[in-house]
Amino acid sequence: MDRKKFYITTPIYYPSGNWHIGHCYTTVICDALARFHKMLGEEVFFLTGTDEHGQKIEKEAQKRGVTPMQFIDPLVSELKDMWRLLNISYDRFIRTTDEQHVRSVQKIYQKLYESGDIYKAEYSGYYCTPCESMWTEAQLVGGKCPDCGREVTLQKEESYFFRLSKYAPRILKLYEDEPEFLQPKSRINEMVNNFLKPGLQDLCVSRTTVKWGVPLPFDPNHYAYVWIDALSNYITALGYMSGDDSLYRKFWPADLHMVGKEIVRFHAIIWPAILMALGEPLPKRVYGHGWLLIGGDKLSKSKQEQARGQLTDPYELVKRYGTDAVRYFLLREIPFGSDGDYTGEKLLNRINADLANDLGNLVSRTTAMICQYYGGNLPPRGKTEGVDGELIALAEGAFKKVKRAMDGLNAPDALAEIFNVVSRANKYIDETTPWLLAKDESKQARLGAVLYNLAETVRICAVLLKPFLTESPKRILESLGCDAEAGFDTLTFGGLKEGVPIEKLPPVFPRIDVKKELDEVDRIVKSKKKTTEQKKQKAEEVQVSEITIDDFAKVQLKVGEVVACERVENSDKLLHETVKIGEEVRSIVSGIAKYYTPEEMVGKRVVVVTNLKPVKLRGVLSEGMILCAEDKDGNLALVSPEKEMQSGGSVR
Ligand code: ME8
Repeated sequence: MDRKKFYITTPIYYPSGNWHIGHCYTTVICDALARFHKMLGEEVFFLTGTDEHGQKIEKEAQKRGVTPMQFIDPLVSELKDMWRLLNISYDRFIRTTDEQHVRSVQKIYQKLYESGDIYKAEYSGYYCTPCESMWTEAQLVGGKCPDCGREVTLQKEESYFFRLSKYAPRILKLYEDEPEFLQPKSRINEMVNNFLKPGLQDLCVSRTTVKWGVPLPFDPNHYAYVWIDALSNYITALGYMSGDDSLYRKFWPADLHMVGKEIVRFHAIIWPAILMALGEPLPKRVYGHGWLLIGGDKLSKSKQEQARGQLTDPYELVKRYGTDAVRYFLLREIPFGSDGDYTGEKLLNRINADLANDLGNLVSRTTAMICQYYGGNLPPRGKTEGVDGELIALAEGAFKKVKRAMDGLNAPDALAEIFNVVSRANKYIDETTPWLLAKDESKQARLGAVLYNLAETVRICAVLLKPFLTESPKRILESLGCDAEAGFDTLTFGGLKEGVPIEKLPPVFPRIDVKKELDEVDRIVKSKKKTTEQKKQKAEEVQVSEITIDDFAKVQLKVGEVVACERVENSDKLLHETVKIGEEVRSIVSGIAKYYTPEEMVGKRVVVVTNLKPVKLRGVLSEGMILCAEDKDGNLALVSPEKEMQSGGSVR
């Protein structure tokens, strides 16, 4: 029989750096859902990735004097490191600069153009660069972006438009016919009242001023609007419109697009309209989750959070408290669908109350008592009596409740069900007082039964916790002599065999001294803030300061001749040149593939920075930099000696 499929996606992240714990929220939730469905035996495809085109990236790279790819690559690596740190089990990491994605986006545009859903007209509107969003004058709030409140710029250009307005009635009908499509329910009202009722306008889907993007196949002076490029990832990642679309046929439509509430309108209006125009099925569900707030505002990339004395850096948090603790906080603390405050104190209190006290104590008390009274071998199950029935029923019934909560995507409720069993088991210890039973010869059978019931409850809780916490449940299962890979098919009470060796576990989550830890965090945050300010100041000084002739002399510039040139594999931006500089031959990678073909490059005299530290770009060694001039639109032209000049000559 065919296994049930489950296709789940996170949004693709802007590679902006300054990653904070708010960024981790969407992806940790998706990871718990993906793991849960895998444990249900379903065939899961979990997609995440990066959204790499657009004006924001183009500008940031320009500011730093590097190519967009040089700017993005390290940030993408950082993001992948962060997902590794949090044990995110994605099946594919898509980058919108992947060649296959770019080609499929071009085919999507071509199809929409041919069907008449994309047409050319004059665009005039307000653009918010940080949000990559376009607004009409009427939509602005106090002349600023209605989403983020920042400055917008008036832009006028000839553009291509998507007939979004045509799809408004079908989208309204979608919300009526399939209320499950967009959740929580309140988001439907937001979409209807804020966007659909006032009337949808056609959407401008091309730019000529932003060149860091996907060129349109029918008019290469125009580049795809980043949101169309980005949303398409959900299908291009499955090979849509590529040579191999088997994954698309297998997994589309998506079971769930999990997104933050600020990007619901892209996913619940624009995305279904594009899919309708393409004649493709719609995703089954879009969920717009709430935000992690700090001091009442959305936790964001700006340095604000550090000013507020909170540690928000996921690397630092995982280093201090561990992956499971950070995952647990994110999954448990914020009522699902709503916003929730983040403070270090809340995080520490959660760790102490639930993980160190409730779960940690239960595990260490249970394993310690089995070691102390039974030499580390599990006693037989024995007779069920007194309060046993209640504990067993709760442990056995937990899966059903957890599943119900997870069907509603509600990880906080699912965890609450599991911790309900944990608390009940702790209470059971107090009720049955095993230490008193141990003192009474005639109560040995009862002591064995009590400890068995406890060990079995711990085992069931550990299996149930596996989608949420990725390290401690495995350690707990191993200490009970169980397979760490145990799945939901092992949840019947009584699975543990008499006599299995039980290992005494040290506290799985050590208790943290909140006051001491908060003082330490305060110190770290202050010193980070100082370092950031110093760095910023230094960068500003470097930008404005004059340099002496000696400074300039440190840069060695020479005339070179390009003797061979080819494209860098899997990149449509990079060329790999072989450059002769006097007697020496160097390998150099430059981001100029959009402006020169390899054939045009061969024979060119260029100016090369020859004393740059060599680096590898896309695996190719680059031993220098070819100088280019750049205009305000980001167009590049090679800098060459104006008269015939031998290679190896110096430039001064
Ligand atoms: O929006 N609390 O990317 P992104 C909760 N590239 N979630 C938060 C958060 C917070 N304080 N801050 C960020 C984009 N997020 C687009 C998506 S999809 C086709 C293109 C979440 O890097 C945010 O809500 O700005 C989103 O789900 C994710 O981080 C990535 O945001």
